[in-house]
Amino acid sequence: MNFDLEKFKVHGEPLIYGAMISIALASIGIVVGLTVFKKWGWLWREWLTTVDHKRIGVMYILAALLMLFRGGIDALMMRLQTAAPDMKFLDAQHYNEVFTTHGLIMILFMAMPFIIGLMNVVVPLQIGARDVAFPRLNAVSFWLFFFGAMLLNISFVIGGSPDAGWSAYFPLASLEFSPTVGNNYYSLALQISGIGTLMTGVNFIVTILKMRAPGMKLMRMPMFTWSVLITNVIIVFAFPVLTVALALMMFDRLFGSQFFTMANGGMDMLWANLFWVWGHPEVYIVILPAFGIYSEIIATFSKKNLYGYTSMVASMLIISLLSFIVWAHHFYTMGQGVMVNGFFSITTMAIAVPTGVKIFNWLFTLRKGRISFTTPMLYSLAFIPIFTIGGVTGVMLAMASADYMYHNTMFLVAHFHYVLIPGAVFAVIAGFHYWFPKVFGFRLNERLGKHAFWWIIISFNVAFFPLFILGLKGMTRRMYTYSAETGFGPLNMISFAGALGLAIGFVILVYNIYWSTRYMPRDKTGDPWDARTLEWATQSPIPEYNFAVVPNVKSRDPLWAMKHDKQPLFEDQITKIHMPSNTGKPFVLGVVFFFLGFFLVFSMWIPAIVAGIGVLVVLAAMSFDRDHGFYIPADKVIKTEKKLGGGTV
Ligand code: HEM
Ligand SMILES: [Cu+2]
Repeated sequence: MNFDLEKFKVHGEPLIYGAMISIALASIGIVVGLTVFKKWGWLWREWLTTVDHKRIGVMYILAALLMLFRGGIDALMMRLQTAAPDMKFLDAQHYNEVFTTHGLIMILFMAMPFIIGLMNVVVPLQIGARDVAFPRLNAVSFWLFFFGAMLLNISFVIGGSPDAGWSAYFPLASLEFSPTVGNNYYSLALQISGIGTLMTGVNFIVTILKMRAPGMKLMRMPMFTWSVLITNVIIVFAFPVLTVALALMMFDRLFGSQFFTMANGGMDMLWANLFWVWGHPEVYIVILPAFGIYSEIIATFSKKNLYGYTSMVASMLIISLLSFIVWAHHFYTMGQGVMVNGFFSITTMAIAVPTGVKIFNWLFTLRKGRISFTTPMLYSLAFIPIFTIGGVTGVMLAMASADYMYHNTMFLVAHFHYVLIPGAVFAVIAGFHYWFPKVFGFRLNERLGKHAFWWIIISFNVAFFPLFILGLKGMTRRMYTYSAETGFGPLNMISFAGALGLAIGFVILVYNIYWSTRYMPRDKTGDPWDARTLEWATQSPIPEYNFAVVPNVKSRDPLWAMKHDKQPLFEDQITKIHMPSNTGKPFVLGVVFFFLGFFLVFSMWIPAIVAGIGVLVVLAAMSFDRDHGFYIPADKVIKTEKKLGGGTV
């Protein structure tokens, strides 16, 4: 192996050197801080080795918030570069890298982990369970996601970022046209975190099917739990396709195979097909749970049960099936025949039908409700019209012949942000505000919350509506600059202003977390919103065992029935509770995988083999682990319940 320091270096702009220095300083700051305040032991015991679904959920959400800022800075840089004609802020190569990492980070390392974080926190509580089915596997999922995300993030300062778009189309992403290590990072970072996600899929399907409290039949499950179940079925079917595609990509780039090349029997369209067979279901993986979140919030703050429960479930099932047979709508213009385009046009448009059913169900839930306009409710109400614009423009794009005009223009960029931002980002923000008091025992401040809401909603439209017009005028996507004669300047400037407004909104949102942590009064009830489902039936903050007594479910809104119809919920006696013990192995596995990925990115074979053996050793150690957990004795549970003021003693 010849060691060449040059290939690790990223050259060019002061921006990158600035990033390197700030990453180094931040890391040193964290290490010094942890040492000075003697927090290493605490970090290891309470967080790095935890198998508690609530803590894992919180870590997912923290990581997602961090990635929201990373992806957001990418977005601001792009909007600044295109704010006026002939800008010189980023060069073409750098612009390519920035839109690629922005897309990847926002979808894979922000939206999805945020959703997975919320489902970790909420689903076991909603079904009356003490944890997920496989708590240790859950920790493995998290650490693989986390270290996969970190691997992609360091590409920015070590070796260079991927630059062929988040869809990494071949031959653009091949060694020939993208010779830096950027797309090696792509194939390995996504692989590592994707394996984690696949395990999440298995874990949550088993959890929801096998761990529900007695009496909670499938058709009594809360809508968020339903959406999570369907989402995880999609994960289990879609992610293996990504695994295979990424493995083939890695072979092409690292070992000289020719799966996706133009020559020697390779087929570039094979990549496009595999990518979107995973990629389209992927967007439903982030949007379906959002539908679930909105259903919970709209029902709670209308003080009504959800309208059309059965049709809500049915429409999600239909959407999940359709999501697997629409993928070719991403490349109508890439040469397949009329029949193929016709088929995919029809299936794509068909998705609008079950989605429309859901929109009407939410509207009917609101009808004659006693509506309270809390922050989470405001996001849910704003979602409905904005998402509808995204959906309608989607149907416009679905028409294959018309798509020859829209394809790869800013119209498309506007469309998918109009679905993804209300359909995923507003939902996770709404869910964050809604479930925050459950996890931390106090609410977020409503006034600051509403400030952030108005900044975000208005700026979102200012940032993205102009892109519809720009697209129709002919501005293509992924274009790093344009000349003044095109006339694209003014609308792009407006869009930049909107992006700045969005940034301000997100800063207010984070400031609200800080402010509320310091000043908001503690909530002793455990049910601050007068809600309907089981997660609000336990105390806030939640004891580690969730429920001292497993609830007996007799209806769809068991907590509501307990509060208003005097239906008993906790009827059994408190007994000892079995809990899984913490373990450091998932974290270690993540670290070793990170090094394996890193060495493979740089084709450093001997270290890679050593790290590969390391992975096997940790896996073996996990298989031979004979820890069966421990019991919390009944009197200790009673003591905790008394301290928290729970309703069960
Ligand atoms: C927060 C405000 C955001 C702004 C201002 C923004 C802006 C942009 C811009 C300027 C582009 C590149 C357009 C081009 O030149 O082709 C882009 C691409 C993209 N964005 Fe965003 N975005 C934001 C949030 C998001 C979110 C939340 C998601 C996903 C959940 C997302 C997903 C994507 C994807 C997938 C691409 C395509 C990347 C590619 O072309 O490979 N964006 N965004
Ligand atoms: Cu699609």
